[in-house]
Amino acid sequence: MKKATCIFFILLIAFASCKKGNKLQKEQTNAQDIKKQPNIIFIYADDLGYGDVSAYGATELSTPNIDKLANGGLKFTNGYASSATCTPSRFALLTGTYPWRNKDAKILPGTAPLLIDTTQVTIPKMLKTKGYQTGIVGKWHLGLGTGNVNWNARISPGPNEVGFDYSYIMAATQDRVPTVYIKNGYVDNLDPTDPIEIDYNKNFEGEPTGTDNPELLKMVGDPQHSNSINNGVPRIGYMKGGTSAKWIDEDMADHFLAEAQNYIEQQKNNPFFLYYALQQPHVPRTPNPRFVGSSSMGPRGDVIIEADWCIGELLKTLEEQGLLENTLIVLSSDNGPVLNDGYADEAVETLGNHKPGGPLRGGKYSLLEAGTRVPFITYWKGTIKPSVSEALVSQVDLLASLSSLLDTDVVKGDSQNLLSTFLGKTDKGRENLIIEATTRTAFRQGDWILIPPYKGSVINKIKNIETGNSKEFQLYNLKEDIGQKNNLAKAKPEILKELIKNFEAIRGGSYSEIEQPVFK
Ligand code: NG6
Ligand code: CA
Repeated sequence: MKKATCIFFILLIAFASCKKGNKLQKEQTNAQDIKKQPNIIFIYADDLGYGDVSAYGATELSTPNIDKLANGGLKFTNGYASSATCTPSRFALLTGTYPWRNKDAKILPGTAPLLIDTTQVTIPKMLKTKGYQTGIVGKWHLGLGTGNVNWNARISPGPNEVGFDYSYIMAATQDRVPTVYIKNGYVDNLDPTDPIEIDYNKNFEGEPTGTDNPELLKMVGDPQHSNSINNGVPRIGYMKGGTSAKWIDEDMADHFLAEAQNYIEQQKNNPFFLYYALQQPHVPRTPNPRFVGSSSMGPRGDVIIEADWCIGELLKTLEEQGLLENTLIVLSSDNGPVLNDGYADEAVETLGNHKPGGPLRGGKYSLLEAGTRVPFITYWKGTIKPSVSEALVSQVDLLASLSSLLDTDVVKGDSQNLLSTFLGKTDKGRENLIIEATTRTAFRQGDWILIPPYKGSVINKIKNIETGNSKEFQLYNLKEDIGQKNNLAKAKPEILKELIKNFEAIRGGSYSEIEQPVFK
């Protein structure tokens, strides 16, 4: 071999082994960086708006514990719930499937059957394949049983049948019957001699209601929220019996917190997943007396402070148990904010300068941004570097991303693997996203959002929320116009056309069963 050729080969071998060494080193760093089986906690608030958190710009109230997560982790400014209401968002969160694919994924009554098919992939099921213990504490609102639930026997299927080893839940919402806690399918503290009956259509003879017995109320509801009374608060739906099992609203936050803390303490020696689904600041807003007056804006502000305190206590538990550095926490909300949602609780009157949706337009139930863009934080002490991310991310992506973290093989559907984005290793998020609000859908691509024309009221007068409906196409550049003030549909026909095409390709032709867009 000639000398030059010989030197060339030596160099080539040296280069190859050096590259291999680098790669190996890189892989090792990654493996060290990402501890493989962290505990995973979802802290999921109910109706908490983009502007309800001080880390997201609220000035009229302070949320130091959520801020601690936001400032010590990744604060997403383009993070979305899948829907502007609860049930569809929760469905998407757990299944990684867009809610508009399931026609039953609407706000459910307390008697609705389980919405998630027991054969469907869910985050807790996926985690169980990797040896995780899985638990839910808090609001469920995804239906229970198969119809005609007997509340006095084991209620099944429910959370335990779609992947949770442990469940301590309220069935639907705080404003709906049954107003009891359910532990692993059994109503907690039920006296069998006082069985529970539930009906969403008619009252049980002799049972008081908000409409008929206003003297029993400590909080007044609108006609829809004036059926059975528990703890002086009228609800949606009728309930009889179960007196010993009924919750006391003012204790609910402490009650769920204690359950969550207990769960963490019990599971500390193995990897666990805890879905801590807070009930605040959904109606009825019933702060514990310790928090009454803690904000300047009545019960809605007070329960946000209370929720923030609960989060602080949960963090303390993790710290005390030495778990904080081995726990990935995701904090978000199921949909945007609403002030008047059925009870006279002064949310509107005492608001002052507070903007629950921050700079965003709309609110809960709305296709406009405040309906679905919510606080969205990932926190993992020592692993996620504190930063702000503008990446487009959705709660629907958590399934695929966690699946990637744990190397599991699940059908990902609509869920995209954004693990690197959630861990702050890249700023790149989704290219596009479909959001939903009361069965209507809109399409975000890059900085643009397209809202197709919808019939129906432009403003919900009772809630004072713009719905997002318009007879015209709406097209906004969210980077330049976060408040969706300038509809560019007419000025930017090429962009409009492209978004319509891409939206149709994913969404298909039928946008809504109720309100057909005037699309062509
Ligand atoms: C609505 C209720 C509202 C709230 C909501 C569910 C009426 C008039 N309004 O139907 O008070 O309970 O459902 O909220 O009944 S969610 O956050 O769980 O989606
Ligand atoms: Ca909600």
